[in-house]
Amino acid sequence: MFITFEGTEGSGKTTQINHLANKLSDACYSVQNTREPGGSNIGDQIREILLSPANEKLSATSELLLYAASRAQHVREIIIPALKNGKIVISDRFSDATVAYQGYGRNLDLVLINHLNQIATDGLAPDLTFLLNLPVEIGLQRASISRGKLDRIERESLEFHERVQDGYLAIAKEDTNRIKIIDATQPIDVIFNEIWSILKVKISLIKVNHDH
Ligand code: T5A
Repeated sequence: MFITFEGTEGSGKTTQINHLANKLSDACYSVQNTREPGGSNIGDQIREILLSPANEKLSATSELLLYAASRAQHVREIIIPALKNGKIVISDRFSDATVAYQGYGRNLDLVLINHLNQIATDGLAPDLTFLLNLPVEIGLQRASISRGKLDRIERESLEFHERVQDGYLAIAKEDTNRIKIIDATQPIDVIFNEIWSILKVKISLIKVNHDH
């Protein structure tokens, strides 16, 4: 099973993923916890280029291609082998992030992005995606408090982050079966209980399909 977490900056993805990985491990599931950009050694080097505030000159097109390159490596080196080994893979961001950030945020062509995502993922799509929905100002504030500094993308304008937020909500509207919107203004444990109850249903549905 392949699960992804999406949302604007500081929406609480890492916090929830850590809780979920622990809960699944306690329930004896084998879990691969990963993230984008990055996830692989090569991907982590690409992540450095993408997030370093020093790289102000990075063009929107170079940025798009680097996110796709990181994903292509991540899918082939980490995600597919883990799924083949029967693991539950949880990724902090995946292809929806490129649609939201480079498509809606940077205004790059959505048809082109979807095509590029197809190439990068080799057609792999998550079984379930949690979209943590939080007003962008609150998320940016949380991110800057928790890490003390903002990366290259986080330093973008509020308008950019609002376009990303609108993008995520538009993507979620198109695929309500896969993407579950979670109100991320709630306390951590309330959010987690919501995520867990959705996931439990999904896991049992997959088990039933598998047994038949
Ligand atoms: N990107 C990524 C693209 O542009 N295109 C792409 O294709 C991809 C894949 C990645 C950047 O790259 C962009 C998007 C991003 O800008 P990143 O470091 O992965 O960079 O950035 P984020 O994913 O935004 O990670 P953050 O660590 O900033 O945010 P999280 O993981 O969503 O939030 P988390 O869990 O670290 O929480 C932040 C703080 O809030 C607190 C936590 O304790 C922490 O201090 N918190 C809460 N506080 C109150 N109530 C709650 N419910 C809370 N939950 C967490």
